[in-house]
Amino acid sequence: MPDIILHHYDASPFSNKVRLLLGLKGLAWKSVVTPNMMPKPDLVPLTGGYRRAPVMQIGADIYCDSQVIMAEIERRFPEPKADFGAGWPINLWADRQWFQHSVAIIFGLLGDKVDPAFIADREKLSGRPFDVKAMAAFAGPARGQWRAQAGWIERALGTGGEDFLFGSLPAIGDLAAHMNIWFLKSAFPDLADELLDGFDRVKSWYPRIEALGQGSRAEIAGVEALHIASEADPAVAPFVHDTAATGGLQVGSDVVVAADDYGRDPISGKLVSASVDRIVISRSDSDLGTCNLHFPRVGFVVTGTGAG
Ligand SMILES: N[C@@H](CCC(=O)N[C@@H](CS)C(=O)NCC(=O)O)C(=O)O
Repeated sequence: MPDIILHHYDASPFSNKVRLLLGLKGLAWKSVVTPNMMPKPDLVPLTGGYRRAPVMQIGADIYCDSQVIMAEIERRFPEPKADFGAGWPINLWADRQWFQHSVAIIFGLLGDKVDPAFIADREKLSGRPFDVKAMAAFAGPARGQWRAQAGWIERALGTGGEDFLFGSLPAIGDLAAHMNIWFLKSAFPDLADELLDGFDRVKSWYPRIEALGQGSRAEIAGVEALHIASEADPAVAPFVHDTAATGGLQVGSDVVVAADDYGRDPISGKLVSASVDRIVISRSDSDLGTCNLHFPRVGFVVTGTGAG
């Protein structure tokens, strides 16, 4: 099997969640550090326009979004098992609802210190104003909601009384639940401590997640990753196409895939297969040859373009 390559950056919370899963599985991986804003000349040719972090590459298979990245790591490396319990719904809640409260608190507090180029980039990404003043105004109420969501983790840990959310072993749900705490702690550790005050189970669970480590990481250049993709062929898609998962679209149809939250850049290609978990499309160009792009089924829209 070709190496796992993670296109990511250190401060990215979604990337950190994936790095922890690589640690949980004890895997070796290659790291391509991408910029935290556009342009991303070594990433976008691989993804056909998807620009968010992280992206995982294995040869000519490109996995866009931390949900499908974690699912593929679990599929290829089933031991130790990490996909059990209500991991995926926890992941979606933490990526969306809870994350937006973290963003408002962090960027509201940073206020004028946020680089204008970063603000302009995130406005383009979301299609909405990235209004740090509005975030600052919302940061107060958001703190209470942030703490309430951390309180769900505290109570869930109390239900089983074990080391992790679903028992004695760490699961994808733990890594997802850890993400926003890591994000706030990285930016404002004192505030994180204040908002976690009294949550003793969370406080003893958090270092257990950190102790998973991040696997064995080796840096490579973005151009090397592009070269690896150009030399490889995509693997056979790991499941049978389920027409019901795409509203009737057939294999081989020309389609456009886009996230349904932010960063909705359309990615076009031919439908390879889709299931309740995943959408796979293929793209070909003269530089890279054919790559298969994988997206999670939940959180992405796939539409037929009529041709093909
Ligand atoms: N749903 C996506 C969200 C990814 C995401 O929003 N990542 C942030 C960085 S943590 C991002 O890409 N921001 C814009 C950028 O870095 O260019 C996932 O789970 O991977």
